[in-house]
Amino acid sequence: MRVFPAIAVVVSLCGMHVPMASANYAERPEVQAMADRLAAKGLDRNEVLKVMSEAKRLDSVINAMNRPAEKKEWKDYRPIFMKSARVKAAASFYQKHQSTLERAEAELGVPVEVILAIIGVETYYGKNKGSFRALDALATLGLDYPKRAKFFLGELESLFLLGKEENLRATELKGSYAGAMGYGQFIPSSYLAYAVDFDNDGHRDLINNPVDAIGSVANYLAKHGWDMSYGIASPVSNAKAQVERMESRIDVKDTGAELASKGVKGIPDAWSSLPLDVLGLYGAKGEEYWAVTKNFYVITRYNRSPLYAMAVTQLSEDIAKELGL
Ligand SMILES: [Ca+2]
Repeated sequence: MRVFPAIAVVVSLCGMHVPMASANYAERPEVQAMADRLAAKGLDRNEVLKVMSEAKRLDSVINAMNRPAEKKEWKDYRPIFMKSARVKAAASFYQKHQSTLERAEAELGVPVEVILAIIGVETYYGKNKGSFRALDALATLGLDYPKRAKFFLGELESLFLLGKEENLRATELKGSYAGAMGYGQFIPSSYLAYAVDFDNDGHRDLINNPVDAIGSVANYLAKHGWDMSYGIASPVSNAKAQVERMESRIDVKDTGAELASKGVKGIPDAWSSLPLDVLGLYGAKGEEYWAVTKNFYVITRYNRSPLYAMAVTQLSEDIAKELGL
């Protein structure tokens, strides 16, 4: 018999243009269980539930998840990022933060131009850090996007832990539709695990502090195995047979010498004993093939798309040229 009053409430809420599902996030069993786990880690359970009762379901977040840019082919993806304006913006960010970038390269072993390329692709040097409340984005995906619910519920939990650890208010943090925050667009679990206090002021602030953001992007790549002693990608030919599927994820497994013995032409001599993979892309002039090193794979730890990793690679090369690095 409770069905009828509930419907009446829903109808009246609709009449006031209040989102229906939002009010209930705190009551969801997954959220109750999350609040228990967070309470065991020292957070105030009631405060967690109060914050969750303020979380809103955003259809725009679900719509954005269903049409990511990475579904494009390389010939259409590349022009989004490879523009001279972005290289100029990199140069101006470099002028402001040269000593920090050089310190990151020296201390963490990741090239200045690669750090610049990542921050450029992610947020145009802080210009587009995202305008979604991270709380709403992660609650929507964690609780109303079954395909990735487990992952994003984990990120929602990390958002609360981050709030406690860095003394931030979860309700105020802004980010992308996927809950990625700051200059380098770190999701909460990456923020917790890889952010560094690069200016030594006692806080890891990736949202308003470009120095911490630069150090943290470099640290993320360093911790995933960046190696300064070799490059990222080099064009090859006669490589089609080594590509399982065009524009698919890579997995460095054959050495340069092994690939050469299978007929691949153009692998740099210095890479003959390095583990490599061959990436095939649909470029503006047709199919193109690239030998890629573990550094390329490391960029895909930041974003799984090989198109993303190639955009970062090529932007880093243009930036290095522009800056004379
Ligand atoms: Ca700091």
